[in-house]
Amino acid sequence: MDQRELLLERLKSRLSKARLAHSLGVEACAVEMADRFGADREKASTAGLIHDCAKELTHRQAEELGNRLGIFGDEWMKAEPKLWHAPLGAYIAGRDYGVTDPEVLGAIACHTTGKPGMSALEKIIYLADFVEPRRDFYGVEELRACARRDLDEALIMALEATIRYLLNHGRTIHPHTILARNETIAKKMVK
Ligand code: DGI
Ligand code: FE
Ligand code: FE
Repeated sequence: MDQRELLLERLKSRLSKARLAHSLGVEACAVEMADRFGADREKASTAGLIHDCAKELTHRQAEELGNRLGIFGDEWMKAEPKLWHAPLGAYIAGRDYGVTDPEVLGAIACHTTGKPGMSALEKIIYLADFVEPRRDFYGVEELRACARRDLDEALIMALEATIRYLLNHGRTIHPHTILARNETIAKKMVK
């Protein structure tokens, strides 16, 4: 069994069928984008496949592990349980899936909020999570087309769609999401 098959076997026992299908979609999109934008396709495959590996922990498990790992130093993280599976996923990828590559772990850790100073691989995983074929929301086709031609432009669109969604639903916005968006826009302006 190769490395990818091992990861897949383990994921199968831990994720629902729908989430596994989503993960395979993210992997395929991430590999395609890695080839297009010059990132490492193996790393894109691994990070895409296991990015949601912590998503089906129970609330109690996630809270307990999060406390142990100290991920709640950030009050915005503490306030929003939907964000926890990203940093917890990076930890579980190392503990249970044998992933040691810091670039892969970094991409898993920031796949939900983004962050300032994202690497190409981190942008790719963030975007692939948004545009994989099972995603269906207003504007997804436009975002898919953009993700084929301009990584930063697509990143801004995805971050802004998230910010808009959170505003419309009265939810907190993690500062990293705003910082990532501002930084990417500022970078375009000086170009
Ligand atoms: O795990 P997935 O469902 O595949 O996708 P994801 O990891 O991007 O998680 C999406 C959820 O995270 C969605 O409910 C919106 C929420 N989210 C993303 N960015 C932020 C956020 N929630 C808050 N409060 N703040 C953010 O910046
Ligand atoms: Fe996720
Ligand atoms: Fe996901």
